[in-house]
Amino acid sequence: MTVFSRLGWVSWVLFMGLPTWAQSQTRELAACDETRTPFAQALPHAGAAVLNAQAYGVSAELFRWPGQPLDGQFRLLHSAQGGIQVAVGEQAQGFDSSFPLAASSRDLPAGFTWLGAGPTLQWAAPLDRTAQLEVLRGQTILVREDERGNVLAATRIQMAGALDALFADAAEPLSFGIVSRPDRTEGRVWAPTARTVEVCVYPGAQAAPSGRLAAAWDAASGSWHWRQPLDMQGQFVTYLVEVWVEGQGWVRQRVTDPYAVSLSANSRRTAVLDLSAPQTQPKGWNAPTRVREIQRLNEMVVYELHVRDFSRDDPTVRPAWRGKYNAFLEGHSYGMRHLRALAQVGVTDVHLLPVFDLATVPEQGCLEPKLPKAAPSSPLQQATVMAVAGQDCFNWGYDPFHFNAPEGSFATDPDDPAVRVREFRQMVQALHRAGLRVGMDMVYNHTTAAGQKERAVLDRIVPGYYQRLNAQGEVERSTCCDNTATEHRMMAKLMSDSLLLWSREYKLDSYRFDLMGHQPRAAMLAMRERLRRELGREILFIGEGWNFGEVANGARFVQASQLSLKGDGIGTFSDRGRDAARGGSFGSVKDLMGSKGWLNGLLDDPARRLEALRAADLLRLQLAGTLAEFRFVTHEGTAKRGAEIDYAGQPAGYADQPGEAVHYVENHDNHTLFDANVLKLPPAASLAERLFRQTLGSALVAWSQGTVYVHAGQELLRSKSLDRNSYDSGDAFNRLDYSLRDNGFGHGLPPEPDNGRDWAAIAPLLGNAALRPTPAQLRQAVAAFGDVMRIRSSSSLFSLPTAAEVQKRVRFHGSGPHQDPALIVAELDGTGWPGARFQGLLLVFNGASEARELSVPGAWRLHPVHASPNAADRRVAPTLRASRPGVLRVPPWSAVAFVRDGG
Ligand SMILES: [Ca+2]
Ligand SMILES: [Ca+2]
Repeated sequence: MTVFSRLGWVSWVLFMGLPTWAQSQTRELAACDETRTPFAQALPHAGAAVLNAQAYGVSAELFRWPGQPLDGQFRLLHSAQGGIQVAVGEQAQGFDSSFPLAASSRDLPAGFTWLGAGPTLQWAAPLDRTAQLEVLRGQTILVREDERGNVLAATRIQMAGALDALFADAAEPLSFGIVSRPDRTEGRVWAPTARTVEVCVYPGAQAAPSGRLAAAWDAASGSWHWRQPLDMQGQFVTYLVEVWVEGQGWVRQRVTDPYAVSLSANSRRTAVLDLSAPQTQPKGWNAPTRVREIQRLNEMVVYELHVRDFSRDDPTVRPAWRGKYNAFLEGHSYGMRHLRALAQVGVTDVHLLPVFDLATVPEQGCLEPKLPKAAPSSPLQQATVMAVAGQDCFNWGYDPFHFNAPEGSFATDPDDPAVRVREFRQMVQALHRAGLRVGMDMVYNHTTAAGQKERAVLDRIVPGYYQRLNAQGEVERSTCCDNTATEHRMMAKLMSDSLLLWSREYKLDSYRFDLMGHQPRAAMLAMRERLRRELGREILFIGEGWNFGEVANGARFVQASQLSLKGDGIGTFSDRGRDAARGGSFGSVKDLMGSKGWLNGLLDDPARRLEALRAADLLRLQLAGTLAEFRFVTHEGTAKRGAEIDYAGQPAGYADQPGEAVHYVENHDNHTLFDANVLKLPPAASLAERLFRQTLGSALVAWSQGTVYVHAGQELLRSKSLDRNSYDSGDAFNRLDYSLRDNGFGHGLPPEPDNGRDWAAIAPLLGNAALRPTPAQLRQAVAAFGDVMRIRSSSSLFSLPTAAEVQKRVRFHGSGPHQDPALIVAELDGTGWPGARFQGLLLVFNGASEARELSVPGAWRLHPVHASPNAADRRVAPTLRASRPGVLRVPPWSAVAFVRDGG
């Protein structure tokens, strides 16, 4: 890292002209110095009331106060220094100015029509913009008073709508963050309610502050801008932002830049870094990317991977690179050989769990606890892990700290801001060279902190704007954490700018959005359009389209959820086929053991035939893309559209086009499929049977019309030792062994916080050595998964582009009331279809514990992958040979593809 010698000149410029500049510098810089001043410093003020924020500023002129009667008089009270006192029945005191409000008959603007009933108010006399801006700074309280001027009710105001109305038109086109060029460095931060913004400058990651600059206010956009006529690369900055905080008064926040592209270790300081600087660029970075472009969701086969899991336990990666971005550079490691093999059989995209700056792993000196040698069902391993869970090197990372910077803990030097950028890019480069596109799991739905917590980067700069608030003005937390308000324009802009940056500067190809249903459909579509326009390539979006929390059922806006996204070309995870295959994923282990799927026990219980029939129909629907309009004959004996089939009170088929449903049977959440099957199958079920069932589960996903999604390790029977939620379970329970020696089962009781109540039920399972696969079985599982993928890759019939083609070319045999629920048979018609390679494909899924026979007209032969001498499932060809003439015989727990040739 270069520290520029011109730094001395900066200090000189800053402080020249002050009479005793040396002492002044010392005093002034104390506010910049982490060792001398806390991150938030309360400034002198007149004391402040603490009120809920029940009213809304919905535009520059309009207010709504839900729940209040209309009688009385309304006023807005303002004090620049605080000290307003309001008590019901008394006259308000301590304000500098007041602004009468009158009832308004105007409609609420779009985005606020969901607000509860109550008076809509507007300025009684027109207020010019300068006065409006003044009201936003300091203490502002809305009161309802009787005719004698006594207070009847008082509230603070949620100002997001007003801020958007006053500033967003001018702010949206601007670039935020810090830009450094040879002749200048400049920065811009959005802080419309701040009374001052200054910039602290530091010559190095650990160095004492060297300067403090004033930023200039831009009243049109609500932003603050600063500029220096030199290249400050290598230096660091923080902002000092003075904002009003209810209950505290004026607070001087020392805070990093929300648009930081890199930081010092643990995100203490924002780095000044030009992303086109040589030290950020690996060799060949500017050459055109040769990785395949994919235009349609259903051509994607996604492999979900955690950077640390990928190499932490790989002995073929040099120790200093294990768990790091750099591990992807070790071309001959177990891990990279495995990834290249996956690319060869048809995996298209690696999706990384969070790799933006996350808050929950120490970037320097994280702990790697030494596990005790203990029994497979011992509580000791987890006790060791959990004792240091907050300080160890592992977390899934769903704790966004800075959305636009790479996480530092995966870099070899987190204190050198160029290193994490360069190493991240090298990782992308290495994956691209392996034939894999790169995507990332974005978590714009919440931040790691809000309010006055140190890591609340957004909320400390514009209090109350970026987070979604409830009717009292408190932060909503339905996502687990402090929800963001992506319906507010500047939060939507931050998300959109962030995604553009990752796509442009890191060449990412696709994204998964965490809890996307908490974000507006309109924001997602606008963002995708912008990427198309500015990048000239298709960036594919998938996400969690669940419908819950304060935004459920469109309570505040049209969500980017399963049922609202129809036809928009954004994929959502489908729980329909997932639950049908593996059974329920929630509840106690006792509940889970009873909640079986088509794959793991429903078919073996004659008393549950109806459930099995329903599951088989949901899986047929999955094979047809989980399409709303796809018609087929269900177990009830009538032809139904997908949308007419019930899934827990919702339409089972919801996708408008194939690919909009993302099919999966395992992801990072909940038990792995292997572990779910340990809970749901009889303990006596052999490892061979488990392996066959796991492969069958993968085939149900991979051979369906839709986006295919696979969790890393699903192909090697990955176990988390029955951990149901391994987000902070350390390396021990997130083990991924590409040397194929150990699948992770029986590594001790899973961590107590999420699993303790189940320990008694699961201890005997973990102690059962017969449930641990051998290395040979793991190799066989990987080979079988490879065959499943090769079959998908063998024909374009698995990724038909439109719902109409799916209806035309996909049909089921043996469905209806007299069906065998254990047998799902799909025929794909390849007549005249480009890339079909075969005249037809017959996909047979046998969930039964016995071989099954079927007759389907046509000259079917085994798919070449099964017929190859290298076929992983050695049962298939001999079983078929044992068939009677005209009959196809398939082994128990198998997915078998047949093909038909000719005119
Ligand atoms: Ca971090
Ligand atoms: Ca941890």
